[in-house]
Amino acid sequence: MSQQYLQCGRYRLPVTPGRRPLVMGILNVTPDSFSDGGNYHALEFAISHAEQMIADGVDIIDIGGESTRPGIPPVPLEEELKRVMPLIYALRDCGKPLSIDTYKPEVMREALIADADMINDINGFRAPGAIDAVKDSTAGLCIMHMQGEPQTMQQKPIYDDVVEEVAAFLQERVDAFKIAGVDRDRLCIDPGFGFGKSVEHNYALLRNTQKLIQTLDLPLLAGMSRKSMIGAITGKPLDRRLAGSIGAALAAAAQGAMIIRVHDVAETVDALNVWHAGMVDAIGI
Ligand code: 7PJ
Repeated sequence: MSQQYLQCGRYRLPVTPGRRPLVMGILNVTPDSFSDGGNYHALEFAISHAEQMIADGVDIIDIGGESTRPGIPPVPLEEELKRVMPLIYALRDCGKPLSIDTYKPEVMREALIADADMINDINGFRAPGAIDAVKDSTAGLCIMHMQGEPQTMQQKPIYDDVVEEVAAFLQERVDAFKIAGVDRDRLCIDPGFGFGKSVEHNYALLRNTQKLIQTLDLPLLAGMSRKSMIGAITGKPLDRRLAGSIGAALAAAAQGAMIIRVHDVAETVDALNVWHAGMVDAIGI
């Protein structure tokens, strides 16, 4: 991987091989869980969560206004904007790059007007107008692979060779950005753990992290925190998957993943710091 920096809006993030991976903290704004059904408490809660992540050493804050868990219905555009935009404005000057987890071109445009630094698209910028929405900015762009649609993707994921097919998909999207004239130093790739993949598919991809990085020659983001692939090995429910998630993060880091997307920032930062201190000479980095 030749790239030294990920151009990310107001920031240039170091993604040099051998460095400790960056930690992306997940910040969800979903008012459904608040008794007043309104956005005020959700906003307050999200801001204090962000402050805690910053204290815990987060490198990128990933703001999401729509749950893309399997089977959950999509959020209308206006509702997503109402959830996400106030948070972008509230956190704009927090000192950390803000990533927006969305596949809607309209949300991308609004977020970029508000100075968002990165667009993280689980749909790989395949929606009509998605590439146009981001191409003239300087934002970082995370291109993720997904098979099918969030509502139905886990029903029957099928691949002949999951690693080949994910790599080919990502290469096609990288080429689409090249054709659009987008600088390569803005791009990172993501195999999309859990997005239209069985447990076996997910582990085949995790075991081939290094191969994906070499094939695409771009920084790789890995998001496995608390996902069902962790539950499948540990047998633990969602709220007890921290240790398993850290195991997955280290497996990806050891193969050169440069951004790890997690719920538990403090614990992941500690784990990666200790892992890195112990490995830096051992694996010749
Ligand atoms: C991912 C994501 C991921 C990227 C979600 C969850 C589901 N974005 N957004 N990669 N997952 N880039 O966090 O469980 O794996 S939402």
